[in-house]
Order: sequence, then structure tokens, then C-alpha cells
Amino acid sequence: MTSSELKTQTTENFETALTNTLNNEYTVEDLMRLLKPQDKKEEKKLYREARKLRQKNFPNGIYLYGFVYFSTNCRNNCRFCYYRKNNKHSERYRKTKKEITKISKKFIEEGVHLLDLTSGEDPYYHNEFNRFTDIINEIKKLNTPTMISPGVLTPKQIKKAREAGADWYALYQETHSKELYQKLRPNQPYKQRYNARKNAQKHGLLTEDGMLLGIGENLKNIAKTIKEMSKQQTSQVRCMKYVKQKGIPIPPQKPPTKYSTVTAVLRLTNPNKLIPASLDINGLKGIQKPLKAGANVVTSLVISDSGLKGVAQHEYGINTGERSPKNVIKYLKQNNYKINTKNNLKKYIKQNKNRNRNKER
Ligand code: SAM
Ligand code: MD0
Ligand code: SF4
Repeated sequence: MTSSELKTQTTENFETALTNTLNNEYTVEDLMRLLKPQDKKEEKKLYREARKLRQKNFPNGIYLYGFVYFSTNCRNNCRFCYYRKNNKHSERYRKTKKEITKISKKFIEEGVHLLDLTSGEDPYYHNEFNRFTDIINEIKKLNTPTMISPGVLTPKQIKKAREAGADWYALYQETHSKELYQKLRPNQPYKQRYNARKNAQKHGLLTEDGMLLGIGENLKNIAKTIKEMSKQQTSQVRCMKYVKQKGIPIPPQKPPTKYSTVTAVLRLTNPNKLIPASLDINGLKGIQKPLKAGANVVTSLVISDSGLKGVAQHEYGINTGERSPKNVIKYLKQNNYKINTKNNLKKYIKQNKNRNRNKER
């Protein structure tokens, strides 16, 4: 086969994979093909199609999420996480309700659209769940969409969180390869985590699923995970690129595709869902490409003097103010992105809640 014949064949395959995906009739093999653009031209086309879908479904710009990592204590030992129980290097803190409220108010003043209340699986809250619902109740008074990410909750706890006023429940499976999952999250059954999202949907919470990139997966694992994520009734999906930190066992490794390419394929397969670009991977540098690939949310904004940490990057960009709302808004405007509004996010939440309710019937 001559090189030009090869080129024609490759382009054809890419186009077929793209068309199938845009028509929502794709296979795992189609996704694998899209995840491996063979030249800049293919990559550009993929990202352009992803941006078109973002523009069509979210024409009013980018949402901003404030990250409130209120407790870094955890009972688990996830092999990728800096806050795993056995890590002696990570700083442990638990913020009071007053501190959390103060930080949340600051976030709102500075223009974020949603507050993400995140913690390790801290027994202090999980064993006495009212301690957490008290915080949700207080934050809810601030009239801002609220996401919770406290790890796996029981159906009862989910119901209580909903009643206290949480809108979203974020719980990432990391991968939908069961074998790989077990290596990443030892002693945390795959099904239990999967079902927690399902329960949350049943109880009227919107949900988010996420996958990790660079933890020893192959291209097929990624494609299958994306396919599974797109089937679920979630309203937000994400990819996090693995960041190696002190005291965590998984060695750094080159992933089989790029974070931004995964983002583009997520947009193609989940046109109506929110898709973040996270500052927690590499600060502002880390959001540039995923935004070009169709992301419509920037997450992990942190107030610089709040004393709070990140997860994947526990320090980067916090004291310097790189992740502060003011700085992120300035960056987005300089790069010609429109900033969306809290009201539009509230509308999106309402529509998705109604849609989920109708599907449950
Ligand atoms: N403890 C809760 C849980 O595990 O669901 C909430 C924390 S959750 C927001 C932490 C998420 O950050 C993980 O699900 C994972 O996707 C991501 N993450 C953790 N450590 C990371 C790392 N070293 N690099 C990249 N992403 C990481
Ligand atoms: C982020 N560090 O958005 C946060 C975290 C939890 N819901 C989100 C992973 O990147
Ligand atoms: Fe704990 Fe969550 Fe980190 Fe796992 S990812 S060790 S559950 S904080």
C-alpha cells in the first residue's frame, strides 16, 4: 500500500468514527479511533466538532465552580490519592461550619456559580451524618447551587443530603474496567459506588461521574469507560489526569491519549452534559486545551487565603492566587470566553431534575 493510499484509508476511518459518534451510533472501536488522532488535522477537526456541540448546547459560556475541600481526613486508601489514610505526608484538617460559610460567601461575592463541598470519607461526618447536613443547610441559605463530594453515601444519607438542599452528588468511578477499579480503590466495591450514583438520581440529586487518565489503563479501557459514562443518567462527566504526589503508590506513566482528547470525545458522546476543565491538574495551563476541546465548566477554583487544599494538586496555584475567581475570570475573558450566569446554571439544574424525575416514572 502506498503512503497516500494509507492516508486515504486512515482519513476514511476517522471520518466514519466521527460520523457514527455524532449520530450516536458508535462502537468502542469508533471511540478508540477518535482517541488516537493520527495528525494535527484530525485532532483539530475533533476539537472543532466538540466546540460546535458546546456552542449548540451551552451558548452562554463557561460556569465556575468553587472548591471547598472541608475535610482531608479519610478512612480509605485509594492508590492514586494524596489523602489516602496511610499517607503520612498529607496535611489533615477539618474546617468548622463557620469557616466553610465564610469561604463560600467569598466565592459567591467573587462570582462563582456553584459550591463543591468535598471531603475525604471522614468518619467524623459519615458516622454522624447530621454534622454534614448541618453544613449543607447553612450553605443552602446562600442561594447558590451546591454540589457534594463526600465519598460513598448510604441511601438514607443521600436522602438526607437532598432534603438539606444539595443539588448535585459527585462520585467518580475512575474507570469502568472492574479489574482496574479494584486496583485503584481497594476494599471499595465497584457496585457500591456505582449504585450510590443511581440512588442519588432516584432521590432527585443530579450526579457526576469521572475517569482517571494515566493510572495504567489502555485505550480500550478508556473507550469502554467513556461509553459507559455516556449511557448513565448523569448530568456532568469528567476526566482527571493523574498527578503523582509524595506518598502515593501509583508511579507516573504516559497515558495512551491526551486529557484534552478525552475531553473532546466526552463532549461528542455527552453533548448536553456539563464537562469540566480542572485547575487541579496544572492550574491555568491545564485548562487551556480542554476548553478548546469542548469543556464548559472550570472547576477547582480556590480562594487563596482560605487555608484550603486541592486534591490532585494539593498546593499548586493556591497561595499565588492563580486559582482565585478574579484571576480565572480575567484569564477566560482574555481568551475570549463568555462567563455564564448562576441563573442559567439554576435553570439547567431544574431542567435536569425534571428530566430525571420523568425517566424514573
Ligand atoms: N473522597 C471523595 C471521593 O473519593 O469520592 C471525594 C474526593 S474526590 C473529589 C477525589 C477525586 O479526585 C477522585 O475521585 C479522583 O478522580 C481525583 N483525584 C484524586 N487524586 C488524584 C490525583 N493524584 N491525580 C488526579 N486526580 C486525582
Ligand atoms: C476538581 N479538585 O474539580 C476538584 C475535585 C470534586 N467534586 C472535584 C476533583 O478538580
Ligand atoms: Fe479518600 Fe477520596 Fe482520596 Fe479515596 S479519593 S483516599 S476516598 S479522599
